[in-house]
Amino acid sequence: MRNLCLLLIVIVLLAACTKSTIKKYGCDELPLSGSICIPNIFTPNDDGINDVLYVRQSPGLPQIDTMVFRILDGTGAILFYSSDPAVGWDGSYNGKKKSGVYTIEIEATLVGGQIVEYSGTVTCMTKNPNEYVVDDCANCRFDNQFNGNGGFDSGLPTGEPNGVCP
Ligand SMILES: [Ca+2]
Repeated sequence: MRNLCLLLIVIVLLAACTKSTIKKYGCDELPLSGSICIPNIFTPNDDGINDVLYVRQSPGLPQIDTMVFRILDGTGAILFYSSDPAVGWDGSYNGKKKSGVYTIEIEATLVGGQIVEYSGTVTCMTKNPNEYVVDDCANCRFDNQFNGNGGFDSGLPTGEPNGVCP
């Protein structure tokens, strides 16, 4: 009986320790779609899958004339800036990548004059995906799920290994 109690205590402690390393992250809201699209999750871990956060454009919709694309941290500091859709954020700031939820700000003028302003969030997962629990995977859209037609299709494969919103 004593051994059983010890075993139970060890199991509980192990479970507690394991749990403490799991971090919860967003996808609280659906990503921007339309003429300008941007995913709400990316995984800059250098595996070649959803590693860079790009502003995406659909060929059949009005294209970007001018754009300001910013990433901010929780304090409002600007971590990344781009005015070129071909230049995306690789998750790094001062040479380091840190998982978390960051703020996206986009201000763009489309060819034809329409103005798009967007403020939202992106979940950045830099390490082993098994470390994380995403709050609402049903809302997560990866770059691989961009459908080229004004949005993201949750039915398209993420390309991510099991553990990240499979
Ligand atoms: Ca990746």
